[in-house]
Amino acid sequence: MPVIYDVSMRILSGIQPSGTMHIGNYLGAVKQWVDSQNPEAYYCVVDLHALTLEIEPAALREQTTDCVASLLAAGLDPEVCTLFIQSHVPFHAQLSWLLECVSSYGELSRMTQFKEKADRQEGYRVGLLTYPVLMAADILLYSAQQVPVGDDQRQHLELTRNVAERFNNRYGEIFTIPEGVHPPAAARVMDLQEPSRKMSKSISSPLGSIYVLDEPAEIEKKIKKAVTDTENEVRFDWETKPGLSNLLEIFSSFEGSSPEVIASRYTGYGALKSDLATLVIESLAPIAERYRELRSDPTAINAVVLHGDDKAAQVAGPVYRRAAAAMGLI
Ligand code: ATP
Ligand code: LTN
Repeated sequence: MPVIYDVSMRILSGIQPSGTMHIGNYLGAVKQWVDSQNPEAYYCVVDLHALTLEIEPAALREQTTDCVASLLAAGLDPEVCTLFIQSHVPFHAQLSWLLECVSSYGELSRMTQFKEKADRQEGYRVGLLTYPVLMAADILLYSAQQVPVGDDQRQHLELTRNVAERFNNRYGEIFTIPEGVHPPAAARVMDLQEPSRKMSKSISSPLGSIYVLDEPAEIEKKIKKAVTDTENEVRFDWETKPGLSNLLEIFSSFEGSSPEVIASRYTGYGALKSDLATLVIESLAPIAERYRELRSDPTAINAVVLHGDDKAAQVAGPVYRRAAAAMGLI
């Protein structure tokens, strides 16, 4: 697999503490964060974004710490990169307001994620509409050149670029125009039960998502029961075999060979599923083990975050102030 990150680049990415990390988050985003971490990389737990859907305050509190522990367990090293919590750096919410004033209702209401999530509830929160503007603020505050994210975030990245260009044209060159970076395989891991829908923390069918902290027996069961098709021919083809192709992409991402090469090794679905289960269990076990150690010491997790918050604020503050001044705030 090609190395897709240039580690001298300024990087920023985020993950919502909206539930337990699943393999879509891990393969689509977090694994690339680990591979690309460097002193110029900033990763945040976007707790403000998690408020866009209903969430119990106690759950959000727990899940934020869980999320930090999962990122550390997955391999982020706070000695190398900066790991922080979005709401602890007030410039995110502040810049978001400024950017809302250069964004249009029309462009926000066209976002696919907004339409999907708003459709599922009556009286959705305004934050669901303005969600991508806050994401743009996250990225632009750090002058990020690269944003490692899953495929589902392409449209939000495009919006960020448009808003940044519009701001720069109107108020002066303040923001760096970022690029999205997506992994070569598993950039969009699909739900194992409904392969037409992406695996998700907030909308999930039972058995549809594999969580990084799942027990081996659960992982095995979910893969065995994954929806495929009525043929038994192993072929990588998203058009006619979405369920199987999803499994092959997951396999490819964990193993490093291409989905086509993996497909050529099998003549039936049973053996493929069984080998995939072994591979996923072996790959996730060390993360789950480190997670349990780390999670038992919330004070240490808190110390990591406080250090990260400070480093992040030092970068974000000056950019926010330049943007505010450029717009005429005194
Ligand atoms: P929610 O369901 O609450 O919207 P989510 O599971 O979509 O959450 P986020 O926290 O919004 O996850 O996303 C964190 C990162 O994981 C993003 O870079 C996103 O692109 C990536 N990601 C999320 N789901 C998938 C998926 N199914 N496949 C690949 N990448 C994914
Ligand atoms: N919207 C993203 C999460 C997110 C993000 C960011 C990703 C919020 N802010 C900044 C990259 C950069 C999502 O995955 N749903």
